[in-house]
Amino acid sequence: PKTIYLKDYTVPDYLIDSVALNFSLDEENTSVISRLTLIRNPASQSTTTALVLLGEKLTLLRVVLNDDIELTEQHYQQSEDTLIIHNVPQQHSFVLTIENSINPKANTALEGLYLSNGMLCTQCEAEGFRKITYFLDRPDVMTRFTTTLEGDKDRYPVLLSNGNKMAHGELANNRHWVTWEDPFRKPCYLFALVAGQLACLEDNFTTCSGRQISLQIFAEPYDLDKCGHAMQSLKNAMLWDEQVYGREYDLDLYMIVAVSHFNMGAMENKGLNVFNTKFVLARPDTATDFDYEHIEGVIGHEYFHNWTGNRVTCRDWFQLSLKEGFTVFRDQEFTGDKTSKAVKRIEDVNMLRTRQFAEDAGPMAHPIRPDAYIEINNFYTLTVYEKGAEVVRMLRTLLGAEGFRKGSDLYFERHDGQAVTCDDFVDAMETANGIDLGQFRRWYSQAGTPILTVHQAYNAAAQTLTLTLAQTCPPTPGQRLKAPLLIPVTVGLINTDGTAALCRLTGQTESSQDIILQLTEAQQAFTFEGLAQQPVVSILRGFSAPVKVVLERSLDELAFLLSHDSDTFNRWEAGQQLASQIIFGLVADLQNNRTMQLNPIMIQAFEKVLHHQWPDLSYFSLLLSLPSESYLAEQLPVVDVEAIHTAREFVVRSLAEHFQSVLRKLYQTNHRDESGQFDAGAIGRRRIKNICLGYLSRLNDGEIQQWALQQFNNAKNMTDQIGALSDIVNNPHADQQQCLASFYQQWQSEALVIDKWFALQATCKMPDAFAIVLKLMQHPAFDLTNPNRVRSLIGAFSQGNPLHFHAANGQGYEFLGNQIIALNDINPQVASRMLGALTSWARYDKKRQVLMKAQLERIMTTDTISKDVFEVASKSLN
Ligand code: BAL
Ligand code: ZN
Repeated sequence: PKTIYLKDYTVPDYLIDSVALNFSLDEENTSVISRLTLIRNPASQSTTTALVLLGEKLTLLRVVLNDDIELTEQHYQQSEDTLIIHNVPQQHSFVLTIENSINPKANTALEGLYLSNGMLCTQCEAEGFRKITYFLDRPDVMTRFTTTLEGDKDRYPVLLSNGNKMAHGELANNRHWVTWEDPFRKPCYLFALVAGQLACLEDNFTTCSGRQISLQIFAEPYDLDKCGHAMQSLKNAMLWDEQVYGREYDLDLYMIVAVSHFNMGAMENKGLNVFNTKFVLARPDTATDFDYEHIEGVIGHEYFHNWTGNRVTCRDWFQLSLKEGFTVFRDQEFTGDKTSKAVKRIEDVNMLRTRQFAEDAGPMAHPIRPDAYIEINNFYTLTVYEKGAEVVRMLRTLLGAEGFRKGSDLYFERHDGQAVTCDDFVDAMETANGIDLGQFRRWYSQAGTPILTVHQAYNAAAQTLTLTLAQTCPPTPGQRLKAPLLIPVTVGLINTDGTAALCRLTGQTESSQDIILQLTEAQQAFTFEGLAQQPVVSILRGFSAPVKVVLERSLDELAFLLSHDSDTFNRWEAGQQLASQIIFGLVADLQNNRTMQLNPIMIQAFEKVLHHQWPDLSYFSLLLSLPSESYLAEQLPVVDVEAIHTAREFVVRSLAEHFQSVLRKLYQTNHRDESGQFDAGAIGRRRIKNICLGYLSRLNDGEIQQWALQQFNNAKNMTDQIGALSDIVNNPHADQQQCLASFYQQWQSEALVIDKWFALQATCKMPDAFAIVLKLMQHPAFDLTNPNRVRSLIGAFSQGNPLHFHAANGQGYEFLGNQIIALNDINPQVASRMLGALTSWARYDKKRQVLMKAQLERIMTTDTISKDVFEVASKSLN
């Protein structure tokens, strides 16, 4: 397969001014007529007179030039992925009409036009449109689309596409048609069509300028009662974007369709978002608090794309983070404003440090703006999305909220209707603020997680504290040497009595509670003055940059910060570091056959947290949570899955034993059988209650087992029901089988709940987890063609059950190898995602390395290996 390079970018030779698409819909034989109005691109330097259109898996039926010249194979040339028309007119616009047919039913890759539970729908980002018809399928070709859909009235009563509905009518043979017109130019990756038997929830939103927008959420009729939260989320997002970014919606109609078979989370097609059902459907008894929050976040994310992605789009796919990084930053802030800023920040950083840092340290490491790819689908990564959002966040930190808003306003003003680059975004930030962000741009081109080393020296006589900050970045594939980055490091100082010490750098007159140091050199010293006593340093407050901090701290100092840091992120972080250090000590004990003993500092720290009055119960629940096994693994040079699991479990059980009376009381105080309450108080109570039940369930105590069973049986919301079930399944409990069976019985008609049922068992810690996974693969409800189901069983086991997936005999690896080979032919995108659990082989011991690599090598011998799987597997073996 061919590698595509950013450095080879050239402008398109032709532009498509407008396209009229005509679909005659059928499950197995949809006919597409595309009438393109093309012009030579005046900016093109090329001398070619040929027009190269892209198309894959299409049956070409007819090509007509200027409505009357029927072209034959003399005039064009077809290959597996192109249609080249020779000698097209150069001086004026011309019209090309192409007829082709496609088979949506055979399309299990779910790119282009495909079938999901009888509904026809599309996914065109990144390069799916070329599986619908021949086109200039690249984001810098922006076109006006008119789409006519024609189909059977019973099978496809609802016919949707982008923009406004212009006309509709009846045809013979029980067929009907609808024409849609999108007044905004867009790249074809934002095209969508949906046809099916859909129910609709309707509402409206009045914009800041008084325009009334009709809002419609479409789902299968059975699911209509689960669309209300998505609708409210959409209205919240529309208002938020007006208030925070001054962005108003532009069409008169906004449609969302929930689809069961979907590779991604959702897709921001202009005026017609297509969503994975997972991010639309929620009812208190079917969806957890976590689901509710994520639905609001993803609805927001796709809505925010209307400006950051659609109105201003990407010039090429290397610029993906231009829209994704910015839009993730926007959705993170939206969720923070709607829920708890402190909790949202911690959750985002937790994910980044557990999963994106691992990506940065692995064979697929790439900058947020990659410079080469084989298959762009492989670059919809945590790096492009989440690290991309951190880069935008650093800009906001450096420029301040007001400066950042000035920059974003200028960006929209300059580039509305254009396909642009990450550099254009930074340029707007620079111009609006009159600063030079030259060095900052390295964040876009340099891969890897920087390491920030901190040394402190206090001078009692001079009453100064000098912080010496040093940055390095480990080599990543293709990038051995790294240049220093501009890293914003937010610092606070705390007196030993817990009060804030004011920060004043030498030579400055102003002091503040915290300060943003701008690290630009490989090593740089910053001196604070006016410090009568040595303060405790709170470094990288709010996680002000996506870096790893190296700063030697005693357990006492971490316990002090856990009690006194006024920065909510760093306060939590101190507790995580304290627990990590203690668990790593226990890991070493296990590896050296020493008996484990819990350090009393952990008990004291936990006691303080338990006895403090926390206004934000969700934040409290995070302080009670130990670092995950995956995050602990991320921090060790060689991952020892068994020791990490045993040591962490030892700490959980010891804390449960020591604090059982407080935990019981907390459980009881916060336990209510609530349904439909999604305010911060109710969510916080559920979080605390369920975390307490989690600890207590380790005790093998009959009364607690009874509590879990009662909670499971009586729950009126999914958070409580699945929380209790998880404790029942992951600890010895006489009713495990009966509870799993009754849960399945209760929810068998709710696909998303059954996904939870699969995932819960796939991530189970009990010894027979692997046998259960094998059995579940044969379950009638398992389906390799449904990405949600694959993720909930194969994905959850390989990426969420390190203890059993990494079994020393390699059975987990072989199982995954088999599934990837099977998925490669069904859905290459999903297959490639499943490889994630094998790519990190270098992090494990030698025996496991050999076993993991053997599976990658076996996958590489697949005759039909897709570009997606080839790229990840081959790079992992390099
Ligand atoms: N653009 C692909 C899905 C998303 O990031 O919204
Ligand atoms: Zn996005």
